[in-house]
Parts: sequence; C-alpha cells; structure tokens
Amino acid sequence: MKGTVHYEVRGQSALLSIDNPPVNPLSSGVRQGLFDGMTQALADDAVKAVVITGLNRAFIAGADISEFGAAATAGASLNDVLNLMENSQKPVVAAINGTAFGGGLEVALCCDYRVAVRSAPVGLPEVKLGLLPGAGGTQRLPRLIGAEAAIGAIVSGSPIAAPDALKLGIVDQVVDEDVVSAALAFSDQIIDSGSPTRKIRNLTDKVIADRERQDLFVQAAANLDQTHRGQFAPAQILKCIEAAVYSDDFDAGMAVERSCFGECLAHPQREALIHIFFAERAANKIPGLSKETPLIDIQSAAVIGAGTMGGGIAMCFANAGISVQIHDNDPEGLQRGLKVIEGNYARTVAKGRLSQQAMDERMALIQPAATLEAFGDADVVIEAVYENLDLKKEIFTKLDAIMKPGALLATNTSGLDVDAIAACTSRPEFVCGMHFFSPANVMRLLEVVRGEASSPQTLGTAMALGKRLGKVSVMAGNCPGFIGNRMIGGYSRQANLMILEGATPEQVDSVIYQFGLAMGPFAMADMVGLDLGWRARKMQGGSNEITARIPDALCELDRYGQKNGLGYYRYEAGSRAPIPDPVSLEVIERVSGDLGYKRKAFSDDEILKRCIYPLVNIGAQLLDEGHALRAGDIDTVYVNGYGFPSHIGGPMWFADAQGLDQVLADIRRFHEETGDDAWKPAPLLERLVAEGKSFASLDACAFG
Ligand code: 3H9
Repeated sequence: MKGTVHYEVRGQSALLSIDNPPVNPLSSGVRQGLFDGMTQALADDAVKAVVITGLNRAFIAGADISEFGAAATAGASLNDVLNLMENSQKPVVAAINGTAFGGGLEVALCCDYRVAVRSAPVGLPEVKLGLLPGAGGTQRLPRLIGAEAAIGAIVSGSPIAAPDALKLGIVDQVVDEDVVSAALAFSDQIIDSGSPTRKIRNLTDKVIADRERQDLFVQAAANLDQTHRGQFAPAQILKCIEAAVYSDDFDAGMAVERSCFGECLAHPQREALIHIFFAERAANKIPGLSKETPLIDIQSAAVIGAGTMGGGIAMCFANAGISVQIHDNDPEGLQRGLKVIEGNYARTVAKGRLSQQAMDERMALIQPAATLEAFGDADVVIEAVYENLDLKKEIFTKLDAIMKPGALLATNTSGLDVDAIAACTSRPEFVCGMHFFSPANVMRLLEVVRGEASSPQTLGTAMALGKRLGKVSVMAGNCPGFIGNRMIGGYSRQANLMILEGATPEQVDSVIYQFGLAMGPFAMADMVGLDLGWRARKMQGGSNEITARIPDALCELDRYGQKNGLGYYRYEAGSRAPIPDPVSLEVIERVSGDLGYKRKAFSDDEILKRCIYPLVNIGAQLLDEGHALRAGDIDTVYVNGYGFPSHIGGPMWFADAQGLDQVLADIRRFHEETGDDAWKPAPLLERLVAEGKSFASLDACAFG
C-alpha cells in the first residue's frame, strides 16, 4: 500500500500526520492510515480531539491520480474515512501545512475546523483533470461559502491563497508558521469551551439564500461557452452544485455528485487530461540527466532584444524574482520595450491581479543596459533578436568574449540551427536553445533545444530555470523548427493547399474552431499579419511555394490582415471578429484557377484530417529521429504552446484515440491522391501499426 499516516497523542488530541512524499496524495496506504488513525482516536477516551496534518510539502494533493482508471485497491475507501470523520463526536481540526487540493480540501471540509499556514494554497482543481470533486466538495463548499463563490472556485479549479480562503470562509484561521501547534491550540480551545462539533453538511443558511438567485445557474452555464468550450465536466459540476442548493437532503445531493463523478470518470476527456497532467511532468525527466547533475546557480539574467519577445522574457525573470538586464541595439527600442513592460504590469494591477508594490518590485528587477558589455557578470543570457542566423552568430561571437566563464548562453530562436550559433563560441557546451512562445510572460511552454555540444549541466540548468520561471519545459532536438514549429508547418501548408483546391478560409477555420482550437489557421494568419511573410519572401527574391501565392496576392491588394481591417476576412473598425469577404474569395478562386486547380468540395472530416494528420506524421518522424523524446512531450508542446485542446490530449493522443491503423490508412490515401511527399507515412507510424501498438505505448527514446 502506498503512503502511510503516523499516529501520536499530543496533549488532549490525537495527531494524524500523512506521509506520502512528495505531495501526500490519498493513495491506498493514506486512506487506510487515516481510517485506522480515526478509529484509534475515537476509541481512546483520553483523546478528546483529532488534528490531521501532512508531512512533506503538501497537506494532501488530492486523490491519487495514478489510481484513476486502474483496478480498485483493497482497504478503506475515501468515503469510509470521511464518514468516520463526519460522524465523529470528537472535534476534528485540519492543520493545513501546504497545498490542499481536490480530495485533500475535501478531507479538510469534513473536519469541523481548518487552520492553514499563510503560504498554503487550497482548491478543487478536479475540472482540470476532466473530473469534479467527488468526495463531497460540490455539496460542502456551497454550504460553507455560498453557491456563487463555490461555482467560481470549482469551475475554474484555480488555487486559492490561504488569506483569500480565510476571507471566503473556507478556513477558520491563518497562521504564519507552526500550523500544527496552532491547530492543537485551536482544538484545545474547542475542547475547553465545550463547543459542539461543526459539520458542514448541517449548514443550510447559504444554500437557502441562494435559492433566491434565479439567474445564477443560467448565467454560469452561459459562461461555460467562453471558458470551457467543448468540455464535459464543467456542466456536470453545475448540476451538482444546483443539487446542493435546491435539495434539503444532503445525501440526495451526494448521490447526484456520485453519479456525475462516475460519468466524468468514464469520459474520454478525463483520460486525455490526466495524460496531459502526467506528460507535463514526464517531460521534465531527461534520460542522462539526474538530480545529481550539477547546475549553474542562476542569480541574475540578461536578455538581448527589447521587442515583444525579449520584453516578455525579461518579465518572466522579474516575475520569478530574478534580476534581469535588458539590452537593445536601438536605444529608442529599448525605451519603448520598457514602456511596454510597464504597461503590461499596469494593466494587471488595474485588473486587481497584482499589487502596485509587487509591480514596483518587478520593475526594479528589470534594468536597461546601454551596451552588451554590461552583461559580463550575468549567470544566463537569452538572445531574443529577430530570426536571422547571421545576426545571431554575430551576437554569440560577442557574447563569447563578454560573458563570464560558466554562464549559460541561450538563444530564443524559434527554429534556426542552434549548433551553427554555438559554433561561434569557444564554449558550445554552455549553449542551448530556450524557445519561449509569444507572449512569453503569458505562454506556459518553453522548448529547451539541445545542441550537439550542449552539456548535461547546461541542459539541466535550462530545464530547471524553465520550472523556476513557471514554464512547462520540453526538450527538443536541434532540427529546423524544433518540435512545435516543424509540425505547425505541415498543418499550415495543408490548410493553404485546401483553399487552393476548393475549400474556403471560413470552412477550414470553422472546422478547427469546432475541434477546439481558439481559432483556425486563416483567422490566425490575419491576426499575425499576412505582410510579415510577404515582406520576408520579397526580401529573399520571392518564393516558389504555391501555398504562398494566395497570401502574396492578398498583400498585393493591401490586405495585410487585422491590422488594416482586410485579409482573408474583413473586420469592422475596432473589432477582431472575422467576417467572410467575397473579395478575398475572388482572389483565392483566381489564384487557384491560374494554378490550374479544379475547385472541389471538402467535407469537414476531410478538412480536419488534412490539418491534424500532418502533425501526427511529423510528430512520428520527430520521435523516430530522436528529436522528441516521447509522444507525451509532443502533446505537451501542442497543448501549452499552440492552443491544442487539452481535453483531446494533444495530437499524438488524438491519433491513438482514432486508431493508428485508421490514421495510417488516411495518410496513405492522401499520399496516393496527391503524390505529395509530405504525406509519405513516417516509418514509426508504419511500425506501430504493424505491431498493433500506440504512441502511448512507447518508452522515452534516446536523443538522436
Ligand atoms: C481528486 O482529488 C478527486 C477527488 O475529488 C475525488 C476522489 C474520489 N496524485 O506537480 P509536481 C505527483 S483528483 C498522484 O511536479 P509541484 C506528480 O505526478 C486530484 N500523484 O510538484 C509528481 O510525480 P513525479 C485533484 C501526484 O510541487 C510529484 O507528485 N488534485 C498528485 O510543482 C510532484 O508533483 C490535483 O489535481 C496526485 N494528486 O506541484 C492536484 N499530485 O515526481 C494535482 C502530484 O513522479 N497536483 N503528484 O513526476 C498538482 O497540482 C501539483 O502536483 C501540486 C505540486 C501543486 C500538488
């Protein structure tokens, strides 16, 4: 049995300490330990109260996620434990020493009182796993804090800081340190005062008052379209909270919760989201790197380039409390960049999500540097200038001369050759890619790109730094576009070919939007600006790619996208909503005709496969070449960097769910129909189908 609970008597109380490192999930041994501990405490007349706490860095991180979908384990169930606690005539106090999430907070809600240390977050994040709180959270939280606040907490799944939990009434006391002593003192007070126990199931005031709020659930359901489009669990959550509000019978509400939890548990979205949870954590485990790998101690950073990317990266450092210098070869650009950073922070302050003091502290950590020479003492430098290999080489040559020995030298290139950049230095072992996604201060993904010479120390430091900056880091091999951009190239190319062959931008975009991405490729292209690619192609003397013909033709007519209200779509002044435009359709049909296409009709199914299967095929190539370590790494990249819906689990998970034999059959058909080499099936895909295996069945491969 995994995990245990230590039992001791302290004064008048039994102290149960959960021990299941690192974060104390409610694994079988913990459930049994809590059950045994409660039984022992209830049977001992000398024990007047029970205090429950966690060892290690959490109180309880929730149910043991690895047990979902696995065979049932023997021993006490969580329900058995909660029943004992809730029926106890001796007061039970939670000493929340660290994270109390999901089933962890639900255990605390079965206690009569909750004392939390200031640094401990609490929350019910089950929705992020395609689940809902299934141990009474949907019934007890509304009784404790009212339905509106409970809907906010459970539907968002966001962590709540202990001081905010105190304000909401989720916890009864917040202390700065030694939460166990505080909880023992709290329970002594209850015992001495002879106060009756306080069971949340018996609280009714808040939910009865909520019955007057006719529009609460209608409004909450309408909001789901904005916040959780396509997801199954959120509507189930509302159903449960509604049952808590409108039923006088607590157990009837619990029955609704049980049934809805079962439906979520059986839903494919649950499996996909839990796949992403574990994939994000597995991505941190790099064969050849261990906890013993010595890391560079990062105390200070430097960023080159004060554009959107460089500014965003500097904010990431400041947000993590790391002092950072920023340089731009254009002094005005540097000032502009600093203003943009300040504006970004000011907006967050205005929204109430950051205090003015925190903003001032972060701004103070960002120091402009007039010259590159000022960077000499920084522990890490990240180059974030525009994508030009010669310029990057020139910068790294300079950095080699300037930076102190042992500093980490990283390029934020989104796809250029990291080895060519490293070769300009006398220390290629200290060079790697750190590819942030725009806007860098918002996007969670970081691709750490392993150059041929990058040392384990360099790679380990870049991965650890990513974690410190709050990123989900994935290691990628050094190939054009790395993981994400190499794959997206295949997706965009097919979308562009389809509009030449007969589809319309709105048809393609609508299929992709319905699938779950925030926008389709053409709305996205309009947002980025069609003129960027057009100008770059012109500078290189034009492009022979037929997929460039339509965007070039649109730009020739001054249709640059959202920025001037005309692109693939047209836009009303001040609006970002794309409106289909017959003029752009005429351009598309003209170019398509000029190239000799006979326009044909596309089904939605065909459009989806043409867009998504290149991701799968290129993903399989990346795995085969060793440029990606695991299929889960690729899914992590797509979910965190490209807006792929997490409840579909990423492109590789999606392919497994379709059946790889079906995916391969379609890819072969596209290859035969088009003769396009891009559709040549990846050898790994063919091998997996021949062996009846899935991407998920693969072990982490070695880097190529
Ligand atoms: C639930 O509770 C359902 C109930 O309502 C109803 C039941 C009937 N289980 O993230 P980290 C592992 S659903 C198993 O790197 P951090 C994690 O995989 C659950 N394992 O650390 C990793 O393993 P490894 C609701 C778990 O400090 C290690 O612990 N709860 C669990 O950055 C360290 O994790 C949640 O959704 C778990 N519950 O963050 C909370 N949690 O070292 C999910 C973690 O082998 N967890 N592990 O890679 C989290 O949000 C974060 O892990 C936490 C720590 C904030 C706790």
